[in-house]
Amino acid sequence: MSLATLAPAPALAQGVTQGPTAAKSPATARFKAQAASPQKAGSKSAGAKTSARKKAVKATAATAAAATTTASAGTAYGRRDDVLRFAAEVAARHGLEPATLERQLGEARRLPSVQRLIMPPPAGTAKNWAAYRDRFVEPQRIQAGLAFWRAHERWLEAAEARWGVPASLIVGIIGVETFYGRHMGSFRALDALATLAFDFPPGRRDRSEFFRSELENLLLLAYREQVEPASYMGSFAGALGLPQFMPGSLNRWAVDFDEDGHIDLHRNPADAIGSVAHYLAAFGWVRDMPTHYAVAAPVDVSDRAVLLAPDILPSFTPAQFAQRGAELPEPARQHDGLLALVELQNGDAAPSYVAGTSNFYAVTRYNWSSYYAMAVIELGQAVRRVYRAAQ
Ligand SMILES: [Ca+2]
Repeated sequence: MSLATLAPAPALAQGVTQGPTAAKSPATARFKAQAASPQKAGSKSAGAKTSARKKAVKATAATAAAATTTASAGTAYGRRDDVLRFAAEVAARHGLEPATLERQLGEARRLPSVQRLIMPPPAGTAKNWAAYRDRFVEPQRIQAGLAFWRAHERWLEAAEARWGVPASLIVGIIGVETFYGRHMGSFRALDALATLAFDFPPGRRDRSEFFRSELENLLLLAYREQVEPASYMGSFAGALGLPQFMPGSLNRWAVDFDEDGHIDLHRNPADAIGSVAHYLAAFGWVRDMPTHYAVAAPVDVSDRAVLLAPDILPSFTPAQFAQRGAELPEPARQHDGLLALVELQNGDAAPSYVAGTSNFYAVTRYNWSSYYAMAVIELGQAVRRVYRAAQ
């Protein structure tokens, strides 16, 4: 997930889009087509339960080695005053060793590339659903999705049984986020989050508070898993693993689905699958409800404007859709719940429309973008078609 709202990037790219993250209220957030990052919702507090534990974190050889390669990769924070203050605050809040956190944070590096990547995309680019879709719903990603589905069928079925989230949707999300693990991010999450927490660049709304919380969550995660925080790789915004959870979302919503005693979203597809399903269920996913229906939008401009006003928040009954001149197929007319008229722009061509249910809305809690939601839904459907055809 990404966080969103900010500028979502394609899966990996950005992270700030929010899913679980960001500070905007869902009903008012605007979405950009370009963003795809998943989720992330994170809020702080997630790791509070660890506060009683005091064991020192083990250093690993790998992380120690990584910490020594700095020259070309950014300046280490060392013992900067604000970083030391942050270490003391986090240590006090959770009962951790201040010296350990000081050392770990001191190894973090300020990365100018992260400061550049967090900036919003250039304005003026027209949203284009067809082009966006083509980036994700394409043969190579579908084939990779088929392989992922076959390899992890058991966990996909178990997640669907437990949380009601279809295997196809989980497969669609992990495919859009990271191409099934091919693109999980090439930044040390510690560096990315420290850069955005302590040196958030000027020129856009300051989100350093959010990233301080995420950095705190990364430290708690590493403590709980008994690894070095510098060992976590992620996107430039600190999103982690196959499903690109921000650390706060991970601490709050991720699950140890294979019950091996660890939550590992990088190397353990079972944990990633269960965590995606659990996240969607926590954000209102309803078993057996479709995500959306086909719809012919009202021809009348003012009627259409009324239905579009709440954006992706389901606000109208099927009868209200009909009263405004929107044409729904029979199953949608029988839908027991509210619908949203979702408009997907296609550059200079006519927009596409769907009638989104509360399950469509739940998908946008992973990444606040209707374009993102449609892409994961359609990628999942495409993979499901080839999966079933091959059986
Ligand atoms: Ca596990």
